[in-house]
Amino acid sequence: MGNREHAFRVRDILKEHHRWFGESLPLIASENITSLLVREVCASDFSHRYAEGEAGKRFYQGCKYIDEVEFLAIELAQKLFEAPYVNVQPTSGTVANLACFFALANAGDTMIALQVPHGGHISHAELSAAGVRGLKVKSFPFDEQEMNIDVDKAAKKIREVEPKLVLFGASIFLFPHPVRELSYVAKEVGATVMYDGAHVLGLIAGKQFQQPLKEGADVISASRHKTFPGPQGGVILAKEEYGKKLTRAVFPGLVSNHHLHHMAGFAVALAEMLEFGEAYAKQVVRNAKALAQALSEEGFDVLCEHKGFTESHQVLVDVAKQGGGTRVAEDLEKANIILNKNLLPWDDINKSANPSGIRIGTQEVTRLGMKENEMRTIAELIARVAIKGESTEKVKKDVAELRREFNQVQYSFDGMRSAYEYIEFF
Ligand code: DSN
Repeated sequence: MGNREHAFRVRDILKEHHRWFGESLPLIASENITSLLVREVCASDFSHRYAEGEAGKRFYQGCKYIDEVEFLAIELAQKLFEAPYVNVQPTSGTVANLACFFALANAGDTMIALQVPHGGHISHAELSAAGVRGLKVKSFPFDEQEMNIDVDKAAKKIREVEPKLVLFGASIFLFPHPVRELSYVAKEVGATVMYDGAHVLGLIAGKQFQQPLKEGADVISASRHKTFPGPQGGVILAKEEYGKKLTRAVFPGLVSNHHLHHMAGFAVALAEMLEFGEAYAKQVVRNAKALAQALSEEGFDVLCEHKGFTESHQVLVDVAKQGGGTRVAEDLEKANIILNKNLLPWDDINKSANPSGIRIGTQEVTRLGMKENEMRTIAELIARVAIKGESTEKVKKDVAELRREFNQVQYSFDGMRSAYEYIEFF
């Protein structure tokens, strides 16, 4: 194959990917689908440009329209999240976390956060961003039954450890964290309260999850592409007094040029969420509860039945009896049901090659217009593969059939265009 063929092959591979996802059930809890308007904006000339520095105070010429969009993004985010300070420049959730660690702590300081098997994100750990900043990480005591931070033990630990940072938020995130209950303990020892809202940002925006800044958090870091349906990237929301340090930590600290095309796409997604966010977030949570209930009725061990399974977009299932997370996730992929294996709190971290669980997210299928009835169908499809051992080819056909009616992005200004349309822009 010559260079020309390679170049066009990439485009063809993407077309195949679009076709595949158009026939699949996308259930990965950290992903979403953007509207066509967001995609159009992301393919613009902004992806070729530089705009170092704050909007209105750039180090490059040619930024007048970039400034206009960035000011708009900040204004829309301030309104949506009721946050005095907004930074739309982090290029990912992990970069947002690292910027917060730089702004709010020094090397050698201690942070309390959740361990990875309890749902903590990798960037909260010493082997990742927290360690890059030189933070010593102590773990929150965790209640495996309640799938949440143990409030009494955590209060005791905060008083003992006297950390510089207390970090809430997680990648396994079924229930709101006890921010209100523990923030005042953190303040007693002089700690700053940070909340990684990457997974639940869309639910926070739609007012269907806890509102961390109102409950005592000082700073929220997040990615903007999980329950929040924007293009990939990060964002920081904070109380005004942290703004100066956070701005410096992002630029010149960690980001030279931010990703201007994704920043513009984020501005579009913010406007969509101001318009449709509440209805979308409500349906996401309803769908997660309906899916969990239906999976439980199919015979799966769904976590936290005693608490109504979930209050977020996530459903966690212990599939040890079905052969473990790896086997189940791989079998489901053969039927075009796309989700990921996941460590459960009682798994040894060294078991990550075959953990006991699978994690399911309802945000993307909700964006595609699915409701409670479809959640029951999805549970049946999953059970046909993972419990009944039916042929994945047969299930795949039924998955494609279900998807035929759900191929447009709802809660957007897209109208009736197909979400998987391959757009030949500009
Ligand atoms: N690793 C991602 C997740 O799937 O939760 C978060 O970055």
